[in-house]
Amino acid sequence: MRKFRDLIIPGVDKRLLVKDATRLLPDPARRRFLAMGASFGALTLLTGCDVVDEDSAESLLKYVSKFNDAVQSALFNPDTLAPTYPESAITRPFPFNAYYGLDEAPEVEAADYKFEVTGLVDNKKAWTLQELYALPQFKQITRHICVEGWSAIGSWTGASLRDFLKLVGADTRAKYCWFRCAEGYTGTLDMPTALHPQTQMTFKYDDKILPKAYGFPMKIRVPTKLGFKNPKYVIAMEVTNDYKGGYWEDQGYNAFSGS
Ligand SMILES: Nc1nc2c(c(=O)[nH]1)N[C@H]1C(S)=C(S)[C@@H](COP(=O)(O)O)O[C@H]1N2
Ligand SMILES: [Mo]
Repeated sequence: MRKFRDLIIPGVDKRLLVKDATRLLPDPARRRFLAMGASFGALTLLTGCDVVDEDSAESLLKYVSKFNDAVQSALFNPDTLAPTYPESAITRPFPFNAYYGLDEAPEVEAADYKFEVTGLVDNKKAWTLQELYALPQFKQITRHICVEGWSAIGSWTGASLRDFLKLVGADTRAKYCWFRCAEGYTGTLDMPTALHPQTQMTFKYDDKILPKAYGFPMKIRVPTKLGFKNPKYVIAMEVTNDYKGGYWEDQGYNAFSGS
């Protein structure tokens, strides 16, 4: 299994990282940042923190993370929409990514699949795939941005997580939705993000049933967040006021990681 240090890829171009950080900013901040030259110097000015070791990929990431804390959470508007794209913009083939190789991706059996819903919800029922597929669905072509230094545009179809939370009688004043995946990956979404109109319980990629690589049978697609905030092979959701972290969150990635 690759470790955190390997995944950050010390070879990743700093400029790419700054570019990605820029893309993640909501517009007024992005414009300001671009006007300042979109450099590490500008990051310093915006965040008020120093780059201790410019060459360390890890410190760069922490830096972007502080940038998120200082600027993004203050500016994040739950109604801001991530940009959408035409079919012609879709990246083909769309990359696979996980903390392991594709040959180790979990094989989820459709017939046995149950989506467990627990925590601060009225209806703690487990959902079969058939029941989930019966939910109203919408299609969205959006950009997926990974902190490892790549981004790609994909087409995802599924149900609104917001509508689903209402359907199961979730306490939407709770702080988090915590997700658990078939192979053990976990992740946390803050409630405003879970309720964002573009946050999707995704069942299809490019109009076809989600293939194993992209998270069969269900992923949570969050176009306003970084890639690691998009759990695949999701088998359970807990609505909770306790911050339970997640696979990457626990290894130092910013819990907010939004745009
Ligand atoms: N279950 C699970 N979900 C996951 C991951 C993972 O390792 N396991 N990796 C995350 C990361 S870091 C990225 S960039 C995306 C990659 O999704 P893709 O394979 O559809 O490109 O999945 C996210 N969700
Ligand atoms: Mo990622």
